[in-house]
Amino acid sequence: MSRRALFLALSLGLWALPAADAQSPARQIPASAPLPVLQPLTGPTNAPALSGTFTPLPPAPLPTPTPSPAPVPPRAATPPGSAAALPTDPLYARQWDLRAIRAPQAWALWQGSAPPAPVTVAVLDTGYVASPELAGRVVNGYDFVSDPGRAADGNGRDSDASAVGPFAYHGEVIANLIAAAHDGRGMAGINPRARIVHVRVADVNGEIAPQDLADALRWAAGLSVPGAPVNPNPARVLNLSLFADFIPLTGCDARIQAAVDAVAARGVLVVAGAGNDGKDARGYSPAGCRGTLTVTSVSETGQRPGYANWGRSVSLAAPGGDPARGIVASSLSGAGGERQPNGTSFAAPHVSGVASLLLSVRPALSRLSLTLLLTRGVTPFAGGRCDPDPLKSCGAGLINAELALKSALASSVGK
Ligand SMILES: [Ca+2]
Ligand SMILES: [Ca+2]
Repeated sequence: MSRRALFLALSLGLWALPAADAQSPARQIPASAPLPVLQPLTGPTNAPALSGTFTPLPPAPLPTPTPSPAPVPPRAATPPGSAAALPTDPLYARQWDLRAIRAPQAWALWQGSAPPAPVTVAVLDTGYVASPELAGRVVNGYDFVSDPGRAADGNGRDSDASAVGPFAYHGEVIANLIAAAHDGRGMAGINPRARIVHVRVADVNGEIAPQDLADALRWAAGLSVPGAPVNPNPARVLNLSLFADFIPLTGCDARIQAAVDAVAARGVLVVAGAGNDGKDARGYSPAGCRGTLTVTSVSETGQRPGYANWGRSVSLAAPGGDPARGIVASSLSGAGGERQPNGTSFAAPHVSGVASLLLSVRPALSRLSLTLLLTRGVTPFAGGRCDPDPLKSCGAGLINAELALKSALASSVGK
């Protein structure tokens, strides 16, 4: 089989179009739709690789936001527990997704708890971008794209995970959603102390070979992979806003299932985007694999957008937006330093970010305990469902950072 799967990026988060077919997204683009204008990446994106270890973080509480040069944004519609928890980052006023998951209330709890431990999240995606939102907390992990022709970086697998090409923004935005600094600039992330390891699995066209993904899963979790050095920054949470099927709708690829099983046995949580085809997520890898926490999208209304995959393999939902209103995020290559993509690619990192918040206060949580906290700490859908069709399930509900964190703090499990 020579066909490779397309990355969720191509399923249209950024193009603000309905869901695309995995094998031929162009088919889904109406003739009248403008082609996406993708701006070349500049500057820091092509900066030399960082070393393989993190710059030690100061053992300080949350950084004090510096005054923003932009106008002070309006406050959250829902009052948080503490006004001090609100970021002053200028994009925050438009980050409806953070209010939808009750992040401000969670931050208030978080700041009141014992000093949170840093938690490492791996973003298996388009690769490393030196986002200023993550300064000192991001590493250029490893490039698992084995085919030099598809990699477009002059070689196959190597220790430079730098993102290449027009989809480089994808992994950058996901990392920023999880961990962007509350620094009075750009956006606010869910866990501004999380550490990010970028692992490149997508080629220049956003396509992913299943074996590359399987090896990257093991490496990100700290397991050995022939030909690669051991990851010095093993992650507790792996974010997979992607799919890697040769033929979608045929279920979980055996190689990816084996890798998910191996990292799960190590206690590492795998968070997977459900996919953007408006279909049953069980047909996809890794969304349909056993042992993943699979996340679909809701729009600002709390309902399932037409593109979002659904079904019994979906664990829960998070904001992924819709073509009318996407997820606002900082991006070096976006116009004005921001983008507003939509798709399940951008729902999954909300769950990864909240998972990292829980691990920061309860670092010894097992994967099962973490999963239960995340899937029980949810906001029910209006009327009990995200879609009028009961078959089109979005899982347990909408992730609720406040409730999940409160439950974690109420127990000594994982302390
Ligand atoms: Ca390479
Ligand atoms: Ca920021």
